Amino acid sequence: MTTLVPAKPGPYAFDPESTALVIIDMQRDFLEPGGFGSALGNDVSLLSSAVEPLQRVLATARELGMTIIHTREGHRPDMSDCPPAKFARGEFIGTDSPKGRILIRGEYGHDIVDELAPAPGEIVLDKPGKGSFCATDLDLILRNLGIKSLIVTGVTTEVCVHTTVREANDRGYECLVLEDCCGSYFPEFHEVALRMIAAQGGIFGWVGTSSDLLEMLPVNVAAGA
Ligand code: C5J
Repeated sequence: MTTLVPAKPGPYAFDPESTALVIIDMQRDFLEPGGFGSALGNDVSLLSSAVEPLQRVLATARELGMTIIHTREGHRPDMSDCPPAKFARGEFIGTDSPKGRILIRGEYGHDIVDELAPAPGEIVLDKPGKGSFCATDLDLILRNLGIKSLIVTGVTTEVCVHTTVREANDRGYECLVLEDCCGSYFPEFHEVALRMIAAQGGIFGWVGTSSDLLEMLPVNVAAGA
């Protein structure tokens, strides 16, 4: 069933059956004090506004039986998948923090915040880069599931969300980015990144809000349900 959602640069048409909700990197290391985000000197509280609207979207996606994909940025414990060029500009990766080794798989800080914890059966995709398609099996999974459209959310808007949307767009997926379900340590980057997606007739995709999306979907569930 085709659903139309008000969005920029124009209505976004999708069928929930061939659409995945993609939740990018809602990890403790980015959202909570003591992790990667704060080690880099950022105010991590700036990302928290995305959590509640995202809980509502996630609950609805679950209710509808949509495909749900959670991503996590991070590396193997031996860091053999961390390019030296990345490490050189993110030298906190692999160091000890109150939440374990920063951005290392299996550590507490690397995992997703409790409010958005994956449910059994939902896909959790570990990625070593900013983009979700780089060095992962995401494209294979989406094609096997017959997914054509992606509703993209998460952090940070201008880094991992943007890179993923660009990669997805080049692979032929139609992306709706929910602005209130994304966040950045730099509010001005958030604004401009979203404008870039919808500019020039939607050069990378569409930008909308969680409330407009939820209004058009056939179920309505409370946050955290
Ligand atoms: C960053 C991300 N910002 N998930 N990662 O380094 O956007």
